[in-house]
Amino acid sequence: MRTRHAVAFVPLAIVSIALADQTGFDEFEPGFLGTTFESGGITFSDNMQFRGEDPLLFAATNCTGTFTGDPAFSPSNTMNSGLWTTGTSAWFVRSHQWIATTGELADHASVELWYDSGADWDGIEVYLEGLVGDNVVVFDSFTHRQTVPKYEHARLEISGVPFERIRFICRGVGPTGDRDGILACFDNVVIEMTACAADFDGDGELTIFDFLAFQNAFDAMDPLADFDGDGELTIFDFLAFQNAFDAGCE
Ligand SMILES: [Ca+2]
Ligand SMILES: [Ca+2]
Ligand SMILES: [Ca+2]
Repeated sequence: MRTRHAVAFVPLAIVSIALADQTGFDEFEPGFLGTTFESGGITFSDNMQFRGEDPLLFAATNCTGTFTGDPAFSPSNTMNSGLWTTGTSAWFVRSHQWIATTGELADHASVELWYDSGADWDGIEVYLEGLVGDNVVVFDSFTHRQTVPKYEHARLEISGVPFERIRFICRGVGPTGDRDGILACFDNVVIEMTACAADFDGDGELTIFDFLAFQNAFDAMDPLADFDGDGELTIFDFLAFQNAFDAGCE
């Protein structure tokens, strides 16, 4: 039997065109996913149930017995922090924080979650943040409240400002002390760039001023000038910008 060998050409500069990266965690068998894992072009990391602890394992759990019919749910899994279960019931697990990124700049992100009412968790602030470096440049939030019946759905969504990573995080202290977490399961994480990246000054047109704005950002070592998203400012960022500019905007 003949074996065919594919030859792959690696382009010098890999240019990221604006695409939505998203995952419903449904390609996995229920189980642990690692302390970091990739799904749908998104890499997840820094999972904690409690503030300051070492990163925990992410997990996928089959929730079809609980959420089937809920339009925010994609069968059959949700993502959980640190624990999973067999069967098809939702598993609300304490979550303090996780971080996700496509490795490229984005300006829109959303996540669906369902949370169980902890007996004394009222007042905890639950955030989805867009980060540049460690700075929060955009966020959405809601306040945890007692729920009847068992659980409540929430959607967190951020947009309008470029960011490198998203961070889900709970902050605050409940009535009985250190309670900066939520009993939750997550689904349908979307991270995307909706604006035209080459329109660097954001005026809706591609002009010489976008080159100047990019050049200035690069000179100022602004992370936004990391156009290829590799974490460094190099000649390849110029090439990526040039390519995106030549490709044009819709
Ligand atoms: Ca799903
Ligand atoms: Ca422009
Ligand atoms: Ca770069």
